[in-house]
Amino acid sequence: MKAGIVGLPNVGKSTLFNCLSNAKAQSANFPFCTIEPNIGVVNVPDPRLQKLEALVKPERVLPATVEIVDIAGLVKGASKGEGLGNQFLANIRETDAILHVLRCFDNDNIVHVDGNINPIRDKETIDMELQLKDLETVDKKLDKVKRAAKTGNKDAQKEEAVLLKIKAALEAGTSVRALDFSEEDYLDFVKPSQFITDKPVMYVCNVDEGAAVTGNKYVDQVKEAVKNENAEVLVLAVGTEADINELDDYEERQMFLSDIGLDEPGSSKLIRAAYKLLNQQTYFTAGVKEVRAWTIDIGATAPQAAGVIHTDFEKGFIRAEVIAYDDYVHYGSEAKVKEAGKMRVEGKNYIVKDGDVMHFLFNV
Ligand SMILES: Nc1nc2c(ncn2[C@@H]2O[C@H](COP(=O)(O)OP(=O)(O)OP(=O)(O)O)[C@@H](O)[C@H]2O)c(=O)[nH]1
Ligand SMILES: [Mg+2]
Repeated sequence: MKAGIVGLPNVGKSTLFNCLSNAKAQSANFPFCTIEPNIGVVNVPDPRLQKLEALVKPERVLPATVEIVDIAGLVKGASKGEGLGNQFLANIRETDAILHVLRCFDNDNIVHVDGNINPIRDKETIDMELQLKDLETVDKKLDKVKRAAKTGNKDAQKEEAVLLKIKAALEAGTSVRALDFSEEDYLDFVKPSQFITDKPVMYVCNVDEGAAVTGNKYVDQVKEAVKNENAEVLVLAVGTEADINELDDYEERQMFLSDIGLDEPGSSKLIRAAYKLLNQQTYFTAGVKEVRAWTIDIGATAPQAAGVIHTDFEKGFIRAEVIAYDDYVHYGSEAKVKEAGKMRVEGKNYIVKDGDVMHFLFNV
């Protein structure tokens, strides 16, 4: 599962990527600096890990991770191949969620491909290219399905109706994610097509440091424009935070952050939000060797959670011992949780909750 950073050229995507991962992607003040997508594996900041570490005192602590991809800037006409557009759109198709970066800062020294700062226009430019690409997908599918529908094939007729609805929406400038489908139609016809505009999206407003806490007029415009999309809007002083992240000393970083009014990096918030956008959650294992956060899909069962550690754990799953995170912290140790009768034994149908501290029993 990975989230892709998408936006116009020169809006700060690679700077954001650098800020998130410690990998240093090439970032420069000219459009099309990024061509090959950079992939970074980013630790998910989780204060619960520090709590567990303090209680268990393990030899090591391993956080959950999320994959972030830095994609080249799209321009108007990308869907028609403009500016290497088709290649970049293919990179976007391979991701599971979209972090859409919008330039919300003034600075005459940083070139804007369309001449002036206007995040709403920029968002529409990107949305339109993504929608045009999906329109191509729909048209290809329609071509195939039409013939079968004519011969009376009921499934083909259903699919045709769904595709026509999507086509009309895309032509009107509406993304697939905004449409309503029955669960059956969605699973049978929409999901398998992997439409780009069906991927969950979050907007990242790149502001200058003075606006890191309060936002600015551009951010207000973005919030107003997307208020019906049910999407998160994050404000981040990308350039400043990237500079701060380069400092090795933790105390120093905290000092600079508090100078711009933040008690934790905006990038930490963004990583957690991306993790959620990807429908991911965490369970913990806590032993003296290792305290570790594991990543599972929201809704995963206990055997599926075990399978993340090792496929044998899933195949030979017998049961899981589960302690809710809050109980673990409240009682202070596994032994005390057991004494208090708060450790649960769960079977193969148990749906894991975010923060569960788990121990699996299995045979191989
Ligand atoms: N003032 C200011 N400059 C920024 C900020 N974020 C990025 N920049 C600068 O803008 C320029 C472009 O940033 P990049 O991160 O390379 O942009 P990009 O979106 O990856 O661009 P492409 O790869 O060309 O699509 C660089 O010179 C950055 O230093 C910011 O928050 N404030
Ligand atoms: Mg770049």
